[in-house]
Amino acid sequence: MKRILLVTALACCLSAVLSAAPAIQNAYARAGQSLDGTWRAIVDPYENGYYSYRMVPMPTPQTFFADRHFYEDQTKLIEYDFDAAGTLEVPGDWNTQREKLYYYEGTVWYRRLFDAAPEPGHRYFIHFDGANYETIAALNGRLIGKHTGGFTAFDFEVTEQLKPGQNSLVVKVDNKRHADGVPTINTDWWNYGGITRSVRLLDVPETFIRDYELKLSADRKGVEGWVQLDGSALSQAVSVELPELKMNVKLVTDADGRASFAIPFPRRASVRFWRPDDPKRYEVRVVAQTDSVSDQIGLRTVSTQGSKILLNGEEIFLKGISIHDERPGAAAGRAYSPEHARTTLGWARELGCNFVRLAHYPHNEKMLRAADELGFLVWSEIPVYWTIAWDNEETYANAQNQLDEMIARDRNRACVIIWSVANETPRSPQRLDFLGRLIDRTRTLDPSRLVSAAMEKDETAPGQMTLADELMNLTDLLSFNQYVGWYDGDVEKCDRVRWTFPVDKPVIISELGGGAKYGRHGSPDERFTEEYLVRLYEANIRMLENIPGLAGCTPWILKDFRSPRRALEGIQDDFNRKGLVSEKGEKKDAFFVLQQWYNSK
Ligand code: GCB
Repeated sequence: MKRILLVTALACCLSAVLSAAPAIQNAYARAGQSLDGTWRAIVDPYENGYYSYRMVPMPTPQTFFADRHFYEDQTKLIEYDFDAAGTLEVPGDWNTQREKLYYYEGTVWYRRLFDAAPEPGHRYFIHFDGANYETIAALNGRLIGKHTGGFTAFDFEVTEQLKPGQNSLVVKVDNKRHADGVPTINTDWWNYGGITRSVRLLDVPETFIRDYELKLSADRKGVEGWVQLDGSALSQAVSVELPELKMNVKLVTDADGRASFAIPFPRRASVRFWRPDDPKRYEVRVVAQTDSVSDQIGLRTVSTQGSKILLNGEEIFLKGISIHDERPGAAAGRAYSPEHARTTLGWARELGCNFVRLAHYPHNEKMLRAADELGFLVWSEIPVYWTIAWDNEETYANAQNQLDEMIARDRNRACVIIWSVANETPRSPQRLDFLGRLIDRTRTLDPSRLVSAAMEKDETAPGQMTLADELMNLTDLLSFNQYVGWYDGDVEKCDRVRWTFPVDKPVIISELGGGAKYGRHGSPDERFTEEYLVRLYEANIRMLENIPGLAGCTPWILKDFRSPRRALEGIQDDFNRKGLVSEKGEKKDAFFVLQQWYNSK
């Protein structure tokens, strides 16, 4: 009985915090403190703490007194346990930190004690770069929020809960998979759990700049965008400045705290548009009366014309590679640092790439920042992967929320040119409706980028390859995965097939490839040898040269990555071996085959 009461109280509180605004734009440019480091952690596979930690925002007398004995005792217990508990590093997945947690899927309770000196007139937020999959947090015993989805940033306001001196932040992270989740139960990557990315306490003025967008206008003659304030002084004078171009726009936000702008470049300005071989970013300052923030933003347009992709109006061939958000190194695990991003993109650079597909979910923000700075075009996607509960409205809301959060975080990154809403989803009317809604949503939120999905090819008669998925009528690209020579026939099949397409749009092969273990040599006919992979890449490249309208590709994949579906002992050992480099960064021979082709393009 007592338990039921408490769970009901908790459920009411949670539904109230589900529809939070997107995370604060450019969180790293804000004042505050990092909460990264060593956290206490209690592993709780049976969800005991869920009923014991006192996470109610404002206990009503009824629930509080009815349950007083129950959860006061339990609170002491869990507080005691935290002091005696082991630790986990944040950021970091738990799977690669403790041997016992390698396969763990369930709840871990984290606690971080930190000192604060809150000042009147300021507001405070706990900002999470990402935690997989469901997060519930409390500060000093008060619930501050809940978030679903493992790969996007979110923040919880703590202005009322933060106190001078020591504060206790408790975070429950649960990475159990759900049939109606996004992704669903079955994926081909490791379900890394935990507070996988950085956490910060942000300190902003009472009325602050929550969000903004600045981009090159479609005619490339000026910039346009908007600013959104949050707080009580919503109507303010705001300026948007690009000092290097001597641009300074004066605006006044409306009663909702919003102002939009579109301004031409000064007449004699010579503007460098962002592109892979000159990833110029301009300093942008947004200055309100009560707050200011600055960012580095590149200016570029992307569009299509028939089967061409145009960057700043000029045709570009996308020499790409697919990447998972995993750390380089033998231990693997989730990536989170600028160094991880630089090492990974360093390999992509050596391969000759100007484009990366960040599969199959939004990668950590440092990766996007690094791609923006180093000049890699980006395909970014949400984990609507394989089978999804297409009929379930909550599943749709979850997918849409992840899409919204992805776009909100990265809309100011010039590097992102493609938003992708799905990967290899089996066809049905329900799925077409679900993905059609996500595509409409993407176009509403961001009409300045291309929208796509990784589809699957069709073989309509032996050797007759095409794309027959109706979804292609809704996307800007004909993008699909194909594994001719690996899952589909022998390597020679690449030379036997012919490709045609019913629609004139740019063709992007979003996956191709096969497995090989680094250093495993043998006959070119033997799968999982380096020789087989070389032959497969050579044949695929011959085939690509004959694909009409090909505008680029992102072979699968840059680095071997962990997957519980890949158990072949001595070869896979829990790694999908389709990388062109091993998990340690050793280059397989096929790396140089693709490199040679890219260098010739
Ligand atoms: C695919 C999936 C990707 C898998 C890959 C494979 O089509 O999109 O997530 O990892 O095939 O290796 O089978």
